Amino acid sequence: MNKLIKIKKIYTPETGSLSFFEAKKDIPFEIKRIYYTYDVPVDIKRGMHAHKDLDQVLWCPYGIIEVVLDNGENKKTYLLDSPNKLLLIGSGIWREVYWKKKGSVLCVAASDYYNEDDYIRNYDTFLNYVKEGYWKDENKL
Ligand code: T46
Repeated sequence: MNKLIKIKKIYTPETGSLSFFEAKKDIPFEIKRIYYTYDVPVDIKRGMHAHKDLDQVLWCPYGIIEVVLDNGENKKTYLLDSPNKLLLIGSGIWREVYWKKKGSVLCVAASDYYNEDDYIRNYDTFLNYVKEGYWKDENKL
């Protein structure tokens, strides 16, 4: 689940590019919610939480955004620097998101509605969930 994928870009020199992805085809879940983050100062960090049970896909239609994923054992860094890159993130992944360019926009499509009870916002609590095997092998990086 946790990986970077590149989607198609339909380009013509006269009119520019179009990219698209489809639920249950290009991404492995149905979408219930879309949100986006913008006007974030450069080098500011957002995220710093994990989800108990949520799948998400992140993409950056404009700008450069760095995403650090952490499953409590390993960390991986991804750069969203092109509108046709998608980052899939499943449950049990601590994420930190850094704005690297002024005006960058982060878009997210999620498998469920907003529910604050699904968030783990304390890193030590997250590590305890990992230690207890809450996600078993589902949060591999
Ligand atoms: C994630 C990263 C990449 C809502 O009311 N509804 C929503 O759908 C969302 C996403 C947030 N909120 C509220 C909750 C907070 O009071 O908006 C406020 C800011 O949310 P948060 O601090 O969680 O924002 P980020 O940018 O740190 O995290 C967000 C998502 O919450 C999270 O799921 O993976 O983007």
